[in-house]
Amino acid sequence: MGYRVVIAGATGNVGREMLNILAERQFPVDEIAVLASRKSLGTEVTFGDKTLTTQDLDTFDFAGWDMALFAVGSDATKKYAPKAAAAGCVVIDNSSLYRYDHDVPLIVPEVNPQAVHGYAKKNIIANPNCSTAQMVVALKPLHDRAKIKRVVVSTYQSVSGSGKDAIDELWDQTKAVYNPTQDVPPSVYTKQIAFNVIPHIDVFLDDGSTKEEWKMVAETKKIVDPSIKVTATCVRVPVFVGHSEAINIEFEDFLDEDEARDILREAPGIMVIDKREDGGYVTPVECVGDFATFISRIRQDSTLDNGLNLWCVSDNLRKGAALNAVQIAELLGREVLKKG
Ligand code: 2RA
Repeated sequence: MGYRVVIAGATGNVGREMLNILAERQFPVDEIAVLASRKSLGTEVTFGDKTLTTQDLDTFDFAGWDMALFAVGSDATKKYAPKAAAAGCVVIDNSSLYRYDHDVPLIVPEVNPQAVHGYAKKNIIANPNCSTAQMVVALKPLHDRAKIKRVVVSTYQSVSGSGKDAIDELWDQTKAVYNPTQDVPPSVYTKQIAFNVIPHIDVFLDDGSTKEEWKMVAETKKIVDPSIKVTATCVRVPVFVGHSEAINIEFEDFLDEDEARDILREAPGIMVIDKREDGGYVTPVECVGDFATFISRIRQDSTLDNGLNLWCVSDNLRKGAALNAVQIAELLGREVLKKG
């Protein structure tokens, strides 16, 4: 016996990846419903070898369904997640709406699986921001060994984090550079993204940081340890899929780079590719479609008594969103609902 699963937002980048990953991981699905907004109603999506037709999120009855993976914006989540939760369907939400709610667990299964037992307060579980998810997978095993004091992270985030229109914009702007008669002005971003980088993701806050940077701070504290100090600079780069991060870590105690490498090699969800030679590291194009969080460039930070630098790359549509949500569904099934 398996689960009755709903995908809300099934026609977006993340919703489609959720369906792909549920099929790839052979999640025990008895029945699946795919929902979309009015404008995408009737669109067909693929689930394994099946073709499914989207139903109307606005009128769907969630009663009798075990869990709903939400991949819609915060506005739609605000309208429909409580409706699903009240009907007894556990919501696993990819938006930022509930991430900072004390009554909603924010979960990366490799890091804080025990938090799943807190789902019942609102019948909702939150999925972290993509740039947070891959980082905490790397931080947790090191934190367990040598308690992290401070993290300084610079991100290099792909355009797929902004959605399909941004992917099209990068493609069109890139072509336009080689065909000057074809001008493609910025529309998703404030400046050209082709052959450029933009130090601005989400909105600016009063202290000069952006909300994307604030998310990495707040979510790391909620998922790993509130005592960890985090400062982030989040940058958009002309890459289609795959977020990269340069992470500097200061520990309470000294941690040798070789021991850190061994710890990461044994840690869940991590693939270490780290050779001090040409090509001995991972780049975003190599992570696409993979489940792993890749770690390279592990090395001491000699400017600190207890410092370490590392390079972290992962498919932002997978571990950064859809995979983590499916892993939460697996955790919820295994630890709580116990069907299948
Ligand atoms: C981004 N993390 O990369 C944000 C939302 N997916 O745009």
